[in-house]
Amino acid sequence: MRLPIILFAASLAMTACSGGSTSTLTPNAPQAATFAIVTGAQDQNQALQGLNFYPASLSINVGDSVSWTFPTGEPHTVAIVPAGQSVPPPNDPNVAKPSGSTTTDGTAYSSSGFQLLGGKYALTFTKAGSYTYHCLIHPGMIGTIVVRAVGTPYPQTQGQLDAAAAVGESADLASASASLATFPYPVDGTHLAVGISPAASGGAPAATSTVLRFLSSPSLSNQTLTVPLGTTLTWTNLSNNEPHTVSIGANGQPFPAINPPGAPTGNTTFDGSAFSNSGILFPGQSYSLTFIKAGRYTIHCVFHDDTENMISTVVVV
Ligand SMILES: [Cu+2]
Repeated sequence: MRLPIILFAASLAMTACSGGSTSTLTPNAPQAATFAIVTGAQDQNQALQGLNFYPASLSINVGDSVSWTFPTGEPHTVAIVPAGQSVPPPNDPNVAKPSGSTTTDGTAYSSSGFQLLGGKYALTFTKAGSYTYHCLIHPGMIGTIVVRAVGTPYPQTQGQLDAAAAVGESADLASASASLATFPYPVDGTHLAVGISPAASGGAPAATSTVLRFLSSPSLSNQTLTVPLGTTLTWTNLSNNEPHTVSIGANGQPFPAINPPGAPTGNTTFDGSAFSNSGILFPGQSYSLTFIKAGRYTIHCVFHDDTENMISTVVVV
């Protein structure tokens, strides 16, 4: 349960004199408030991700602050992009970096940079207006803050915001879970999904949820696939909102740190002797690999293995 944090500092008049200092509460001075927004949601060992701000719209007053929390393994940003500037694309290296100050009037670029797993970011809004903010990693993930004059009655309490957030989180995680049922290939066949999301194949707008798993069936619990020697497996990114990779380490060697995932590495066949990497698979893209040596191989998505457990196993017999 998040509680509103009332900042009394703005309403304290500090009076200094040679004999010491006293503090008096100025009568009728409006108190600046801080409201909390949750960035992203997750469930099922981080497989299901909600890609939204919970809630996505909020009305506050000049001088108030908004505090965003980042509870998920999937990173996000909160970024205010001034009018006339274009929103930087996800592959812009500056997207990862924090920028700006702790206050905004909407005229300068301000960003939390990448935040995840307990990260926090706060901004104080110093000018009335309507502010749009972006997750720079997930292009459809947009929130709005409407800043009104000091003293305007609030349309919501933090408790009401929390209730709306919980409803939104549940709805997005349910839609991610429901997207599993759209898995279109034969169960435990040779065509797999690398990620899936709602409305993946319909050309629909980017969904506000996604599933970060390799799938050989419409189930999250089925993460080991056994195939005969010589099998060619094909993975297709069935999400419309996340890039993934299909990356396999060499036998007996640590999984290499590859940042960025960059160009494909390896051959169209895999025998366990060398690292193999699809490179970035954007939504709709596919990758195939023929397994020519028996063994137990661990498949990673290099974007989502560390913090979201997007790892599966192929056993070749
Ligand atoms: Cu991934």
